[in-house]
Amino acid sequence: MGRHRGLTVAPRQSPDRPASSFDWRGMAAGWRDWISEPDVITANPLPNAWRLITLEGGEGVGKSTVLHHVSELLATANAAEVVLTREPGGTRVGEALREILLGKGQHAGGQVADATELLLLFAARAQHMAEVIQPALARGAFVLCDRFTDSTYAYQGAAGSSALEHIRDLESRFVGIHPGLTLLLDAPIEVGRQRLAARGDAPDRIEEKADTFFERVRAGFLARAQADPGRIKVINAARDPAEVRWQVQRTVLEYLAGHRISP
Ligand code: Z5A
Repeated sequence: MGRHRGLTVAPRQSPDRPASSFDWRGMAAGWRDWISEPDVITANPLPNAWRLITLEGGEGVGKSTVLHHVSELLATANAAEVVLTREPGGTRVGEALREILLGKGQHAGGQVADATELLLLFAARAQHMAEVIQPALARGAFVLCDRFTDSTYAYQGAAGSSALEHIRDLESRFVGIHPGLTLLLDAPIEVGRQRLAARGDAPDRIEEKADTFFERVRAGFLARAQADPGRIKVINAARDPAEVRWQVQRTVLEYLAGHRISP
């Protein structure tokens, strides 16, 4: 065991579980020795914005695919306006910051320190809140966002070097809300990798990190889902598209029914 960011952590090795099983509760519990309880079991002091629905998960698990499916469901349910957006990005400033964060174009090969990465993500998010998310929610629209603050907890927090209290502080200062519903698409990391490779995408600055980083990302997401099961619903994204679609549909329709909306 060692110390990391003031937390007690064990050596970063994945628990000995078959990649194909989907015991996500057991898996999250198995990782607990290095994602300590205070990291994930926190009171939720921020209000939930029920019309804000986010898609989370590792790379290539199918978030964009599901985003469009949820959008269709909302249209069927006669939801007034649906805004599709993503992070980092969603605004002109945010998309420019995304290029830096992912090392695209003229930023290819550039260094981004961990603190810079965290602050740029929240700079992009603050702009996104002010320019897109808050105005949309205020006029009664649904906002479907491909990644949001849970990604920061998983990538920069659980897998990276950012202290969780810093992320929480930035979140409460510059975001101020939680999504009402988060669909966490979970799959073994090689599944997402294979899907992106099949699409022929070159890896970006973050995707170039080692597999152990992405195992920590996955565990970080699952630990957050275990800590907040009312908001974060785990979807087995390793299944075929029709089954994923069915799981998503069931989850979203249940959620909408809870808010008196039905197709
Ligand atoms: N990041 C961060 O570090 N901190 C933060 O706070 C935030 C982000 C907000 C950009 O994310 C990077 O930013 C990301 C985390 C970091 N880096 N990483 N890793 P992104 O969301 O833009 O990129 P991504 O997650 O790496 O990948 P993606 O291209 O967006 O993938 P996706 O949306 O999850 O998957 P998809 O495009 O819907 O599907 C991928 C392919 O699989 C596609 O060909 C589909 O047709 C196919 N697919 C989809 N579903 C299935 C099923 N069920 N079976 C078979 N094939 C499927």
